[in-house]
Amino acid sequence: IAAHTRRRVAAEQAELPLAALAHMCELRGPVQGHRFLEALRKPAMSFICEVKKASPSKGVIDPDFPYLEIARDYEKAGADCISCLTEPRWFLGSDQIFQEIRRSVSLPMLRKDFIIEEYQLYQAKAIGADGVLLICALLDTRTIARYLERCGMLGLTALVEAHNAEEIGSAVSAGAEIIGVNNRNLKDFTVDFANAARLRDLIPPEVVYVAESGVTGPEDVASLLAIGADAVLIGEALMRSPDKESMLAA
Ligand code: IGP
Repeated sequence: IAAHTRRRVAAEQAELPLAALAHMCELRGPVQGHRFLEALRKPAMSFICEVKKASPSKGVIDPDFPYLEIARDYEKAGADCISCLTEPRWFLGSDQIFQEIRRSVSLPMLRKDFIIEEYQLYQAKAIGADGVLLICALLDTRTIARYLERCGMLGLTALVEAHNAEEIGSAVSAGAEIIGVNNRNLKDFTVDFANAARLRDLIPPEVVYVAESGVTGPEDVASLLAIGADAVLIGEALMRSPDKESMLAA
């Protein structure tokens, strides 16, 4: 993942140098990140609803992929945030798709990608993101801390993804305000909510706790609420559901 992403970002940077990108960021203004954090801090369960054409575990989810319609349906159904994959190789996403959705909905938006270069934080800001995903498995504590500082300067909020106690320790000491635990094991793609339950106590109370992946319906949302999740991130099941509103009932 890292090597492929590094090559991609180098090519993107050759096309659009950092100085030009930084100028686009300035035009965006500083305030966006806050909305993302606030949307997840509401007292009831918050929903981050994901738009993605494909995933490594499932392949192509929807060949037609009417992403604007899907995003508008999420907004109507009561989503708190939209997560949009921009990663092109495994998720068939793009910045173009992100920007079109950005113009069609008013919800805060998370740019979902494998972020391994600071340049990508500027990209996120330039395309109108409120938040970005930082994955502990790809970044050491010092890098996460540095990226969080850069996010603060750009007006972005980061969702920091962890899989185990060590990574949560890393996220907390780097200063994460939102920590997500992925219910899907990235080695064998199995889904297990027990991990999110086990790790709950390691998250400080002021940090927003997001349970990610594998949610199939309201029963799963209820069990994640019961283990103390502040928010859930739902992708595939929502993409496939004709009745998005009933999926977001909790
Ligand atoms: C959504 P699902 O099982 O509801 O489609 O999962 C989301 O959690 C998942 O896409 C995800 C992800 C990631 C994607 C979680 N962490 C990191 C890319 C990179």
